[in-house]
Amino acid sequence: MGRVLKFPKNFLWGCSTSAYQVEGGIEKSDWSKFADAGIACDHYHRYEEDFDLLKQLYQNAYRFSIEWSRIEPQEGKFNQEEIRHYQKVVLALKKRNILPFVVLYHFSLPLWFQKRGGWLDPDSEKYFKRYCQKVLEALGSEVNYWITINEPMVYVANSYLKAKWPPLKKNIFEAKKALRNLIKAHKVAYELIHASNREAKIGISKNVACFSPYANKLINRILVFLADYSWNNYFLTRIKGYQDFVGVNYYFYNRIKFCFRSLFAFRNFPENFYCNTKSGKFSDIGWRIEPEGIYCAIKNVSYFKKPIYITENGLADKEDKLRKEFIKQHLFWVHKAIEDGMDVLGYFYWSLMDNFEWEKGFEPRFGLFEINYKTLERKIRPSAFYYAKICKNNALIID
Ligand code: IFM
Repeated sequence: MGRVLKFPKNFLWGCSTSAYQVEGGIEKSDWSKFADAGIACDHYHRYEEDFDLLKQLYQNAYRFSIEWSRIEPQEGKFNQEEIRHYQKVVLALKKRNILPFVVLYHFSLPLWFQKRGGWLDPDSEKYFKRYCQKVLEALGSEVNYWITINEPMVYVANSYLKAKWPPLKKNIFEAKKALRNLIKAHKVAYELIHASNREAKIGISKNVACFSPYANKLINRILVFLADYSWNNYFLTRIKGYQDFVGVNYYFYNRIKFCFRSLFAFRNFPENFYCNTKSGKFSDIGWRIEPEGIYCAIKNVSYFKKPIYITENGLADKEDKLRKEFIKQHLFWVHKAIEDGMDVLGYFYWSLMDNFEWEKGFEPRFGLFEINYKTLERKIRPSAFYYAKICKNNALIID
């Protein structure tokens, strides 16, 4: 037997999903007009079955998002039936002793809100607050862990700099405005939740990339500093004092080298900053696999001196050839971070099941369960059983 790496007592082991990507039947969101996910995985109707599988895989936590456009399909009109749906979802988790981590906003927005200007609307934070208030009234007594916003920088880059996601903008000034309003929205939601529950734990899920210099040149180190500040730390610094934990979504490791296009970084942020090496292992969608980068991401946010949860980490791997090793290596580095004194309290694999990967559609397969989109049948991938063993033993075995 190899070396046993024990994780701290009460460590959380889970998976993440988001409403638009898995639920199906969402019709009043900006995404349903832009790229309709249709029935998706029909998680909306099959959540009990999915949670049984989650339990079977020894997981004790689940991060999912509430679809704002279900709760408030028209401005100021709240749908009680949909509110009850999420109450049932939370109870279904609790019945199985699975701790819910609830995300209030994960990319998809009500159409009416987007039509008003979305995150550019000067009143956006007021609308968000009113929606949060409703969710809180319904779930506040059962939920202790809240994530106000998922990956704000990813959202703003895709929606306001690259014109890839609704509202399809390419405007740096609007991007800054949207960011400022998201910061305000987070703060009001943070205060609102704490006003009703001092014990609640609130944070955001931040996409944290690892940036390191290509050869130790000064110019590359300056770019690393700028990339770190703008991509990794800007948002977190602005909400300092308004977070009880930091949620880290880790996917990218970038070796940064100055090149001509760095001068145009703002046009395609953050990719233009760097020239990546082409060697190594890649996921089905060409993302380079660099497990050590999760250590660097954790170290980066440990600056904020708050508990850390890895709220997303995963890969697209249809044939399930790399996933087992991916999980093993990433958890090795998470464990190392803990050994080195960093306060990591949980790990959520992205994702519980294959799902709708935004502008890339259904092709990328991130799931621990494979979804047959014709029959909606769930099939547990072999790597999921490997992850389950780690969750069950609260330990990783390294040979
Ligand atoms: O699917 C996304 C998720 O919505 C946000 N984080 C990254 C995942 C993989 O791209």
